[in-house]
Amino acid sequence: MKKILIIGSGGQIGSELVKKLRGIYGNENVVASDLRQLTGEIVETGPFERIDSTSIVQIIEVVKKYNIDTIYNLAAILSATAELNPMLGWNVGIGSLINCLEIARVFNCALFTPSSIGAFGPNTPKDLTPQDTIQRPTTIYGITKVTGEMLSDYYFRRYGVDTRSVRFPGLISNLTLPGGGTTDYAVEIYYAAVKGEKFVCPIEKGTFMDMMYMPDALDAMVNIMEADPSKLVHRNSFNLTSMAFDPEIIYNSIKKYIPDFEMEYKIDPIKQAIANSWPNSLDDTCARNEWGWNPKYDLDKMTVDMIDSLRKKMGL
Ligand code: NAD
Ligand code: AKB
Repeated sequence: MKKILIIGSGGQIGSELVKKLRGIYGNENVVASDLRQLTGEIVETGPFERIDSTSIVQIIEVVKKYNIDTIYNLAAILSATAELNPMLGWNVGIGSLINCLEIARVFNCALFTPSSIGAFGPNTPKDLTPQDTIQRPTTIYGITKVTGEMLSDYYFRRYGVDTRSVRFPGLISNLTLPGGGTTDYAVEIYYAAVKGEKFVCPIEKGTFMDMMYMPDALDAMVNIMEADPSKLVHRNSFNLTSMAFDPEIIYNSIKKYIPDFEMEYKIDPIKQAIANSWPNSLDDTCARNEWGWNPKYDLDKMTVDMIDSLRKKMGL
C-alpha cells in the first residue's frame, strides 16, 4: 500500500484530494499537511502535520516518521496573488518543489506537482495548444510552472526520480473556494447565482480559458500516479482539459437553471492581462493516449451538479 504525503492540503485541491486518496489507500496511509493548522474532517479522519514546505527539514521529518513513498506537492501561490507578490510566488512555488525533488531523490519517493495552463504565454498557439510547443509565460506564476516542469523532467532523466504532472486548467469545485487565481470567477459565479445575487465578472466577455470540474481533476491525480510508466512518453507536464468557455457561455449555462440570474462586467486589469496571455483551449491528446485521460463532466453536467451541491451546502 502507498504511504502518501500531501503538501498544501488545506487548499482548493488538497481539501478534496485528501478525502479521495484516504478513500482509496486508507485513512492512515495518507498524511495531510499544510502551513496552516487545519481543522475538521482532514485532521479528524487521518494523520495531519504542520509543514512549511519551504523548509526541507520539516518535510524530511514527516517523510521519515511515516515512511512516505509518494508526495503530492500542492503548495503554491496562484497566478493573480503571485502577480501582487512575485518573490512570494517564486519562493513558495520553487522552494517547495526543489525540496520535494531532493527528498524524492534521496528517499526514493514518487512526486506529483501540478503545472497549469499558466505555463503558457502570449507566443503560444492559442487554440488547441499542442502538448509540446512554445511556452514563454509572462507571469511569475507561469515562470515557476515552466521551471517546475523542467526541473521535474531533469530529476527524472538525471536521477530516475518518478516525477509526474499535469497542466491543470481552472478548477471548479464546491467545497473550498479557490485561492487567488485568474480562473476563480468560474467558481464565484455559481456562488452568486445560488445566493440570488448579481455576479460582477472580472474577466471580459470573449476571453476563453480551459476549465475542469474537481471530480475529474481528482481522478486525473490518481490515474496519472497509477499509470504504467512504460507507456509515458511525456511526464512533466501533460496538457489536460475538459471544457473551454468565456464568461457569457458559463453565464448562459447557469441561466438555463436559474433564469433570473444576472451578470455585469467590472474588469480586473491584472486578471484580464493574465487571462489574455493564456491559451483559449488545450489539446490533451497525449494524456488521453498515454494514460487514458477521459473526463466525465462537460459544462452543463457540471452546472447542474454545482447548483445542486451549493444549494445543499448553503441550506437553500
Ligand atoms: P490553494 O491556494 O487553494 O492552496 C494552496 C495551499 O498551500 C493552501 O492551503 C496554503 O495554506 C498552502 N501553502 C501555502 N504556502 C505553503 C507552504 N510554504 N508550505 C505548506 N503549505 C503552503 O491552491 P490550489 O488551488 O489547491 O492549487 C494547488 C496546486 O495546483 C498549485 O500548485 C496550483 O498552482 C495548481 N493548480 C491549481 C489550479 C486551480 O484551478 N485550483 C489550476 C492549475 C494548477
Ligand atoms: C489560476 O488561475 O491561477 C489557477 C490556474 C489555472 O493555474 N486556477
